[in-house]
Parts: sequence; structure tokens; C-alpha cells
Amino acid sequence: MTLHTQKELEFLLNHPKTSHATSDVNKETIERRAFSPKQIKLFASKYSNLEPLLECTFKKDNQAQRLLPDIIDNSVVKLISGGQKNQREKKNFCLRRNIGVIFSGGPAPGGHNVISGIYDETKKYNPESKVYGFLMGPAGLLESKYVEITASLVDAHRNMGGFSMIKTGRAKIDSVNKIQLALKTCMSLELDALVIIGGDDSNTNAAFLAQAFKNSGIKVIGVPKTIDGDIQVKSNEGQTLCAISFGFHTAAVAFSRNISNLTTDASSDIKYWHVCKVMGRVASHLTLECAFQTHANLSLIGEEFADYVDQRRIDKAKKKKIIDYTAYGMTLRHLSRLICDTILKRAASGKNFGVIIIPEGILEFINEIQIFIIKLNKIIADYNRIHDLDFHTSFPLVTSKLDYLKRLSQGLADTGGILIWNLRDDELFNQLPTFFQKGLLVERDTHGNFQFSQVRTEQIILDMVKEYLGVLKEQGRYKIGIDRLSYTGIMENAMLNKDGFAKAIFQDPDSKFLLMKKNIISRKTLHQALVDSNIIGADETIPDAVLELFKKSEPQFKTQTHFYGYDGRGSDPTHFDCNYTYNLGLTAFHLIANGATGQMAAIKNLEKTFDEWEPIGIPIAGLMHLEERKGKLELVIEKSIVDLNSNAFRVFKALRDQWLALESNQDRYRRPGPVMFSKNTEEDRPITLILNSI
Ligand code: FBP
Repeated sequence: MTLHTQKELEFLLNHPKTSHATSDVNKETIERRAFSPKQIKLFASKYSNLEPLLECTFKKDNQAQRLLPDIIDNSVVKLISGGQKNQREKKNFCLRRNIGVIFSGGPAPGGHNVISGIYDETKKYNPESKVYGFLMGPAGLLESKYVEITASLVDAHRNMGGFSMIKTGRAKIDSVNKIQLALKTCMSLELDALVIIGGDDSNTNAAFLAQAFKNSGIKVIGVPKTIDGDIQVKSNEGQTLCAISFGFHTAAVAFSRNISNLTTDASSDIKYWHVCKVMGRVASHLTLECAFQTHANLSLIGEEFADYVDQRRIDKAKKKKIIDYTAYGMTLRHLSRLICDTILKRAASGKNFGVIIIPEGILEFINEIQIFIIKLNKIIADYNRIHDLDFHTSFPLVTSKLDYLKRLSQGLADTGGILIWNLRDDELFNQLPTFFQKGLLVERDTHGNFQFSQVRTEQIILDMVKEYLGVLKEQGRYKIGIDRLSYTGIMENAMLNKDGFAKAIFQDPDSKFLLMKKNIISRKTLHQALVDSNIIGADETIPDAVLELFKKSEPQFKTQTHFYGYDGRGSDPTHFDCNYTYNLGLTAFHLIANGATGQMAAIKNLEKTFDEWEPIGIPIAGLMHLEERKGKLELVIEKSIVDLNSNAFRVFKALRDQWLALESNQDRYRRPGPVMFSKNTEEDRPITLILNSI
């Protein structure tokens, strides 16, 4: 480099515009960090008290009563103004405290604000108090790895997405030894309380720790986090106590912005079907919300398939006086047919493009796959137990795993006596493409959950869709409808007899969208149809305009697949999530200061306007039930899945046909607002929440 250019570069690098434009922090980030979320009015009063909400109860699981005896009788508590506290109580409220916080599980937008809320409130009542953040999730607690949360650390993360402040992890505290390690860490830090910010499994951890820490006096509070939206709590009496976990709104809006951009592209370029897989292990809440936010043409809600019955098959079987068991429950084949049906209908109304949303957890509701998942869970767990080895380490390759399964089906492997993988299972499993087998055999997470995000579900479904569309095309059932007005224009321009040709080539010449007859599937068959109708002679050629029409009616199925998950999880929080999470942090502190343990901090009336929000504590033990994990039943918090009787689902069901846009030329796509931290926009709450509150 010459001296001259070196000088020039220095000038360029030192230029204020360069340093401004290339700074790590932009104006929006600075404004975001400086934004102060709204606080629920109650927190303006100096002290708070807990008032039990005895009208809200839960059905207590027997096993929970046995394993969590000291927290099972907790009731739902509401935070109320603590004006009547005596001097001693006030002093206790303001004690110098050490509070530990942990992020657990997948990131969810707003987590940093929970910590900000805890930090601000802790310091407000006693500046001597300390907040510690355990690093990399529950592992930090077990390994005593932590940082002291400082004002500058909090300020750098206010209203910002992710869990980067202290990171997260999925370690499970599932043995007496681990619980002792956790207690040791908490005692060495002289903690008064531990706050676990996590999903269903992490709040399960919180309940067991609350029970185990009871004698030590260390309180344990959970906070409902997960973009999946599957922590929703209703009391036995039907009162909504927690309408949604935090992070859900942001992730749904972030996904929806992307999906909505695809609807714009699809309807401009009119050649692609965009297939979007959207995160949400098991529950389809995110897909339902994205459907409302975008009005995508087809959104599949897994829960709807759980009780799917194929009436056509049942009727057919009835005639033959047999029972067709395959008619009960959704199969991958059924599902691909359902999608093809939508594609066919839109093509018939002139639209060979569109957007489909598939929930990541849909496989949970596909009968045949669900059976594989359960069986494989058990096989892997049994192998690990019987051989005291790790299945995935013993069989690192798919081929070796398949080989083990084959031996199992032939009774040649040691299963401890139970034969759950038979020859038929092995045969069916081997019919699946390798990439999908690999997905189903993927290692379970630490909590024993099947890792849906690792499976290319959209690919297997699409492959089946493509195959069947090929068959339908050959049968002349997959065709693009031609707008009658455009047909008239083309024929008039070419000075051809539009009515005569229409009768010869279209199924219904009077319909709005004209569909070529089923038997016209090639130039040859088109020619034959024209000859048969005496429109042209046998040795005459097809007029160019008609050939052009035939080309227009010939569909090509072009797809693009997308996966929305990690991107939305990492998004900065929406205004709703900023406010929600900050107030969750404040609530967690007040629960602790009032001596609660084994409670999950929550905000009641989230589905209503901010002024109606109420901070409460929900007894975690009351939410527990037994669930199959790693081949055995374990006590965990029950996931909430899409309720098919909810307002949101019923409205979706009533409107979804409109989003197919079969009748009109115009699609009904909706543009969701941007992810914003401030200002009240119309997007101030999840749409599903608004509907469910009606
Ligand atoms: P949490 O339940 O921990 O909040 O995580 C939810 C989730 O984002 C799911 O939507 C997804 O299936 C899963 O995490 C992905 O897990 P991983 O981060 O291990 O890939």
C-alpha cells in the first residue's frame, strides 16, 4: 500500500461518520436500553402483602402430594398493597437479601427484563442486597459458577433479547446428589432466594428445589418463560391465572413478520409455495398466533389431528362390513393429502402459490410417528439402563442404530424381557427416508423430551405432497383455473370462437375460474378433445392462443422451505413482553419479600389492558402431573396445548377458508406490525389472547 493510500485509509477510519456507522451500538439500541417499562400500580405502594385466592384451586396429583409435601398445599396468592404491615414486618420486608437468578432452557425475549425487575426492586428496598446470576443455566448452580449482577450489567441488557447476560442451559437437577450440590452453592452464597426463569421442565426443577430447600429457609420462585406459549394456567374453576408465558408474543410477531414477507413475495412472483415450519415443541400455539397475524393460506394445528377420524374410510369399511382402524388418527399420508387438497383448490382458483405454516411439533399428533417416538424413547432409555451405557455413543451411526433395532425386532438383543419393537415396526421404520429416521433417532434432551426442532418434518411432508401432486396431475385433477375474463380477452384477441372452444376444453365453461377437462393432460389429449368436438380437423394444429391457455393451466409445484425458531427466540422483546417481564421480575421480588416459596410469579389479566394486570403467585406443585419421560413416568408440569374449544381456535376454524381465497382474486394476507419496544401499537397483545378474553 502506498503512503498516500495508507493515509487515506486512516482518514476514512478516523472519520466520525465511519465510527458512528460502524459502532456496535446504534440509536435504536440506545433508546431500547433506556426505555422504562410500565409498572403495575401496586408496585408504587411501599410494601405489599400476600392474599390467598382461595376461590382458585388445583387438582393435586397423588405423586405430587407424596413428593412435594411442604409446598403442595400452597394456595394461589395475590399481591396487595401492604399498608397494614407493622414495624417488624416492614423491617423484614427491607432486609438485606441475596437473591440468585438462573435462566433455564431455550432463550425467550424479555428474560433480561425479569432480571432488571428483580434487580431494581431488590436494590430499591435495600441497596446492600445482592443479586447473583448463575452462569449457563442450572449447570452454573451445580458447579457454583456465577456473577454478581451489577447496575452496568443490567443497564446494558434492559429490554434486549436473548439470555446473553448470564447465558442459559438445559441441565436437569434430578438426583439427590445434584440437589445437594445446588443447596451447597446457595448456602455458600448465603442466598435467601433463588429465582428460576424457565419453561415447564425448569419450573418442575423449581418445585423440587423449593421442597428440598424448605428447611434451609431458602425460597425458590419460578417464572413462566417459553416462546412455545405452553405454560398457560387455569384454575379448576376455569379462572385464567397465566394466559401465556413470556417471549411468546415477540417470537410470534418476529416469525409473522418473516412469514408475512413471504406472502408478499409469493403473491408478487406467483410461482412458489412457501412452507414455513414454526417452533413450538408439541403445542401449536405459535402457529395459531402466526395464522392470525399473517392470514397465511394454510396453517396446520397439530392438536386438531389428535382425534382425527377419516369419515370416508369409515363409510367405505362399513359397506364392506369391516372396521378400518387406519381411519382413526392422522397419518403422514392423510396429512399430505390434506395439504394437496388445499393446493388443488387454490390452483383451481388460479393461484398456484401460497404460504403454509406447519408447527414444529406436528409429529406429536401424527399417530404412526408418535408411536415410533414413544417406542424409541423406551428402547433408548432401556438400553442405557440395562447396559449402563449411552445408546448414542454405542451406536453413533444411523446404520448401527438401525442394525440394533433390527436385532431387537428379531429378539436378538437384550431388552430386559420387554419386546416393544416388532418386525412390523422395523419394516415400517425402514420405509422412511434416512434423513427422517435419523431425525426420529436423534438424542433426547436432558429432560427426556423429543427434539422436534432437529427433525426436518417439513421435508418429509413436502416429499409426500410432491409425490401425490404428481399422481393428481397425471389424473388431470391438479390444474390451474383460468380467469374467465382473461380467457375472453385472449380468445377475442386471437379472433377465435370463445364459446365453442370453452365447451370443448373446460369442465364448466360458465364458472369464474375455468378448469381444463380432466382428460386434457397433454398437447395430444388437447388436440384430441378439439377434434372430438369438431372444433378443428384431425390434421389441423391447435391454435397458438389455445396452446398458450393449455400452458397456463399446467401446474408446476415449486416450493421453498423455511424454519422459524431460533431467529424469533433471539429477537428483542415487544412492548408487551418488555412490560410483562419487568413486572414478572417485580412480582418475583415481592413474593420473596413476603416469604413465599414454591410459587411461580405470574400476571393475572394479561389478556386485558395493562391497568387490569394483577401480580400473583401460582403454586407450582398444583400444576404437576405424571408424564412419560425417557421411557418412564415422571412428575412434571403439564404442558398446555391448543384448546380446540377456545375462542381463538373456533375463530380460526371459522375464518381459515377465507384465507384460502378461493372465491376472490385477492388474497387476504395481513401485515403484522413491527417488533417495537415502545408506543402503544395495535399489536400490543397476542391476538389469541385478545380472542380468548372475549
Ligand atoms: P423452552 O421450552 O426451553 O423454552 O424451549 C423451547 C424451544 O425453543 C422449542 O420451541 C424448541 O423445540 C426447542 O426449544 C429447541 O431446543 P434447542 O434450543 O435445544 O435446540
